[in-house]
Amino acid sequence: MSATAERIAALRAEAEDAIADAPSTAQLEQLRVTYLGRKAELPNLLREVSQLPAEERAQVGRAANEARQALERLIERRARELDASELQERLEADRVDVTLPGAPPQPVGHHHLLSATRREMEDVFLGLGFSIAEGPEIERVYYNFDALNHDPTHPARARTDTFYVSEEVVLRTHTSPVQIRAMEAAPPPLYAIMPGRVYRPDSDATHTPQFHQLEGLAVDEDVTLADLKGTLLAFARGIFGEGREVLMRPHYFPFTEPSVEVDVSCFACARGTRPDGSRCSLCKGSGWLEVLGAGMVHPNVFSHVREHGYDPERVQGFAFGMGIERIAMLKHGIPDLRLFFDNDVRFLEQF
Ligand code: 2U9
Repeated sequence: MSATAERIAALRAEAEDAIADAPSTAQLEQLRVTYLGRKAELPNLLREVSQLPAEERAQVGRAANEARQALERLIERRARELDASELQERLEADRVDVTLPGAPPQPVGHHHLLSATRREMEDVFLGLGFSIAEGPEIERVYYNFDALNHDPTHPARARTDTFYVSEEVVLRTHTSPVQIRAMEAAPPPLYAIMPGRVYRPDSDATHTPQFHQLEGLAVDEDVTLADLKGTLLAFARGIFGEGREVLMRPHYFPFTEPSVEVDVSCFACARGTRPDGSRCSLCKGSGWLEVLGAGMVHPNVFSHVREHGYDPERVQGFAFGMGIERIAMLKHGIPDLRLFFDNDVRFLEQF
C-alpha cells in the first residue's frame, strides 16, 4: 500500500472513532469541518490524486472517495442519534410533575372600606327598587344651589364654604344636583339614589375637603313621609342590623319641607346602657345615633323641573342624604375621618 493510501486509512480510522464518540451535535459539526471541510486533509488528498504516479491513482482515489462517503454516512447516523437523545433529555428536563401542589394563591387586594360601605348601602336600596344615578363633580351653581331652593344669600354659597371654579361653576358640595339632573332626564315615577364624591373647604378630625354622600329621591303621585320612614327603617336594618328602629326629629333644609334629622337606635347597647351597666360610648348614653337628614321635597324644587313632568300639584317626593364616611365610622368604630384618606395599609387591611 502506498504511503498516501496508508495516510487515508489512518485518517479514516481516526475520524470514525471521533465521530462515533461525538458528545453533541455542535461538536459533531466541528468534526465535519475538521475532516471533510474545505481545508481538511482528506478532501485535499482527493483533489491532488491527479498528481500521483499513474499506478497509485486508482487505488488512492478509490480509498479517499470511500473514506469520504463512509465518514459522511457516519456523521449522518451520529447526528440522528444525538438529535434523538438531545430531544429525550429536553423532554425529561421539561417534565412537569402534575402531582405537586399548585402555586399558593397570590394575595389580592380588596375594596377600600368606603367603596365597600358604598356598595353595601347601594345593595340595600337596589333591593328596595331604587336605581343608581351619577352626575358631574364639577357642577353649575344653578344645579348645586339655585334649583335646590337655596336662597341667594344662603351661607353655604360663600367663598369660604364652597370651592368655586368660576362665578358660575363649583365643585359640588352635595350630590343633590344629580337629583335635579335625574328629574330632568326622566319623568316620574322616579326612585333613585345618588352616591358620589363631594367637596367642601373644611379640614379637621370630622371634616375632609373631599368626602362622599349618598342621597336618595322618590317621586310619585302618592309618596308620603310614612314611605320615607319605612324606606329608612329598611336601610337602618340592612346596614346596622335587624333590631334597629328609626327616630325622626324636626329640622330645616332649604330643599325639603317638612325636614327631619333621622336617628337610628344604637346597635352597641340597649337604650344607652351596655350589658355590664356602663354608659355606651358610641351613642353617648342616648341610645340613638344621628345618621342622616331627610324630608319631603319642597314644591319650589319641583317648580324648577315642572316642564319635565314634575307638577308640584300632582307629584310628591321624599329625599334623604347621608355621609358614607359617617356610616362606615359608626359601623366600624373608626375615630378619625382622615384615616380613610391617609391610605395607610395597616388601617385599610383591617376591613
Ligand atoms: C333634591 C331634593 C331634596 C337631600 C337631603 C339631607 C336632607 C341631608 C346631609 C347629611 C349629612 C348631607 O352628608 S351630609 O353632610 N344631607 O341632611 N339631604 S334631605 O334632599 C334633596 C336633595 C335634592 C332635589
